[in-house]
Amino acid sequence: MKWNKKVLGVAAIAATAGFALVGCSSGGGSATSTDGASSDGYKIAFVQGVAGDEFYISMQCGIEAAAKDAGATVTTQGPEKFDPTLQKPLVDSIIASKPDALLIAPTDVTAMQAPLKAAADAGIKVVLVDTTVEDPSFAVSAIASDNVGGGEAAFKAIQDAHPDGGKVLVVSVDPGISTTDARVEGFQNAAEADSKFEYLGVQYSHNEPATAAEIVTAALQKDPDIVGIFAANLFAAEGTATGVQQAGKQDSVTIVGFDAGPAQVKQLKAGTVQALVAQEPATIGQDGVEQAIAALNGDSTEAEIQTGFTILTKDNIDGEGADAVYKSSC
Ligand code: T6T
Repeated sequence: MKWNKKVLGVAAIAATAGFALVGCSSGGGSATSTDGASSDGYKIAFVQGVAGDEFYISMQCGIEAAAKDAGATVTTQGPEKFDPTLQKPLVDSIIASKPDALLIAPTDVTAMQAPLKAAADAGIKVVLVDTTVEDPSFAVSAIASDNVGGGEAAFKAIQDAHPDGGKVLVVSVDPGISTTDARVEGFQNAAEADSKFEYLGVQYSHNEPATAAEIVTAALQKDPDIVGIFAANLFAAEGTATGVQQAGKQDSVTIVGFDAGPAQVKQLKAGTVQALVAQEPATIGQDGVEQAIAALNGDSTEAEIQTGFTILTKDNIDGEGADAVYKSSC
């Protein structure tokens, strides 16, 4: 089943048009650069939430394709961990390198507020892709999935599998990440609205599959009658599936994971995971480039864009769901 895209909020007119075209260095770290069709086009920096995550790799593919069409150049970097103390230095060096636009998935709503405001104050058009910050008013646009809706849909999948109800648990990443917090909120509200279910709360895996697996085995020892676990992102889902298997509970626990990397899809096909909420990272990236270029050209931009998601199950993964699977490379 597919949930579609919406434009939210009010369109804004970019304050300044045609920001000066200046050289762009990689700013250090493991950057990759892709040249667009025109060598004198806009310079776009993309900062992932974390390097090596297929969600952000798929987003990078969308960004590079859209930039190529627009004759822009993209430089991509990502911190080694989903951690603002590692992401902030990347932003600082990008500000010094003066790109025209910065597309970024901030790793924390509070810690990344000031560094990104500083980028906007330096004249860089900032577009928030995926995650956001406490006050995104400095950004030309914020583009994200319907994360609350995705959390609700995850609960619905567990509810359908367990009409008699039971205990449900959430494994998330860390508090302070806008996307995963919204998914937890959507799941929690839906679970608490059905009195047949007991919501056991959320535990945090710090984006480490091994930690998610430990959380799940411990939780199943304490509450062996858990019927469903919602894993709020790719790495939480990977570890949750391992934990349920280690506890020998794969026949009684329904796992619904956010994201659809190749490893999650393998788990879905193997029957270890029952449903995946696949986001549209390439669309988020394409929209991000369009919004950045609109702002640079002095055209109107959308303050907020919400992209859709698809629920993947064993029934649709080899058919209409196949296109929703994330990429490991472009
Ligand atoms: O779920 C995505 C992303 O939307 C979230 O903000 C962080 O985790 C992922 O990158 C998946 O690992």
